[in-house]
Amino acid sequence: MTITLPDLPYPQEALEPHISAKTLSFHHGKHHKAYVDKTNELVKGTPLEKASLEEIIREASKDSGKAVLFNNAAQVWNHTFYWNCMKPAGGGMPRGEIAKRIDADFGGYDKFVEQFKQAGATQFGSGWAWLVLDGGKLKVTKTPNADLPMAHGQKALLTMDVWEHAYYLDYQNRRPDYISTFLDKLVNWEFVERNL
Ligand code: MN3
Repeated sequence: MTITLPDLPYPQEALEPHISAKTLSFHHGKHHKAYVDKTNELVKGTPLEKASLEEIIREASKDSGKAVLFNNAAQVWNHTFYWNCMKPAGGGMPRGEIAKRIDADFGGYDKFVEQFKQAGATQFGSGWAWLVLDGGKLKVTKTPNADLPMAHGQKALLTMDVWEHAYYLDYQNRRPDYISTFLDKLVNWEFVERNL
């Protein structure tokens, strides 16, 4: 099936002042779109032409000859997931089931924040910080470039893009400020909980 670029789940200016409409316009309209277009171009006329995005990612992850396809398809998935991980007036301490799970598996929200900030700040170069479900337990991980939890038998619950294009227009080289703002003002905890 043809992979399509999903609309953002909110208007382009909805995350201001934390993430500008200009950043979202480039990040969604140019970067995310380019990954969609490249994925469609690469599967055209191949046995994966009719496959779902998840099937393309799984197949490409098993074949080192399909690294370019894996990178593009995984980036399509990662970005769609990332947009949904944020909302206007989000962030801060979660409530409900996800809060209980964070307390149980990290020893409190502050401990989770410490680990998530550390993962985002120490991912050298381009990549992603994640909250995942791994063997029934919550865990913080980081992945380089396009790599993602489903390629490692984990279920993604939350992600943060730490490629420079995610924050450079708004934060320049201050990645730690972007990470703090993401956690304090943007996380859509209802979406994270639905992924459990
Ligand atoms: Mn990105």
